[in-house]
Amino acid sequence: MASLLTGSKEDFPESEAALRTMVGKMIGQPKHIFCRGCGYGSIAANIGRVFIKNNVDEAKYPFFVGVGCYSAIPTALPGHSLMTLHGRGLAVATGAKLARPSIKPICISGDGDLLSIGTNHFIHACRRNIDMCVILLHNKIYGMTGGQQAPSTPKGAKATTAPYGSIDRTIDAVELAKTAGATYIARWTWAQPRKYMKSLETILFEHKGFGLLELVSSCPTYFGRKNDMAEPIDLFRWIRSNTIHLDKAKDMSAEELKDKIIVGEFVNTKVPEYNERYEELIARVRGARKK
Ligand SMILES: Cc1ncc(C[n+]2csc(CCOP(=O)(O)OP(=O)(O)O)c2C)c(N)n1
Ligand code: SF4
Repeated sequence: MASLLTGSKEDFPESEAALRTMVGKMIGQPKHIFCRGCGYGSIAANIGRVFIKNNVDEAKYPFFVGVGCYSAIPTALPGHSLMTLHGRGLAVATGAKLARPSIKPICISGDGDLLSIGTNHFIHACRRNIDMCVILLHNKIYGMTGGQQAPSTPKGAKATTAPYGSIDRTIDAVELAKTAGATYIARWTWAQPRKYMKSLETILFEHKGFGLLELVSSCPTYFGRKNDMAEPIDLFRWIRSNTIHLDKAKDMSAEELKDKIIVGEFVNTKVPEYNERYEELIARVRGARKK
């Protein structure tokens, strides 16, 4: 960001398009390629705001993504990013963190990406408690490939591959991460920017270990259109009206909570971090060899 803000002459873009992108990055309102009403543009802007507010050293917080519409989020942001394979963002981020412990990878993932093809990487990253931030974008469908059913598609909801409504049970990422041992877990919706920006700050600047921030987002183009909420505002209102805070949900029955989005900070604990344990192991083995 420093070079963008102080901008030497060499950094100054020649084309108008490049100049607009640069200005967009500087003021935290990125140019992006997402559909009208998609939650991802707003989420990208708010990640940018967290970076700017905290004067983040971008080299310390590189982005890793798998494949999905969400993979374009880092292209709208300043900083370093690496696009990996579908579901493999966490595996590559784990390798990067082990090779360079001073970084804190930010792994952005979709619900198709992390809860389907990448589930195994997700479980193992949680149990290792490796110091990274995972932003799971939960829009209840595979956006990029044409609206196929995802493991988060609610029972009864329609998708390209479930034209008469899904008959599958969903995967709850928060419960899965809890069971697998993640040490920070929060879920919010994209309608709650202050809450999720606060959780993002907690994971990035306070928490040492595996932090999951699940964000329920809108895909009006596929999930909305197939489920009678084609207008972005309808889907946005549906998300808002079905959101319940954890504190309130505690006193509600399973029947009352059916199809509700339970939000809040679910876990925030301290457990020794993976790189630290790895460093200890190296020191122990080296010490033993010297004897
Ligand atoms: C190995 C492999 N299998 C399948 C695909 C096709 N593919 C690309 S993106 C995607 C789904 C992405 O959905 P999600 O992670 O929910 O992200 P969204 O597009 O909704 O942001 C699939 C199945 C692929 N790129 N690579
Ligand atoms: S297809 Fe859906 S997830 Fe992809 S950019 Fe469009 S609205 Fe967003």
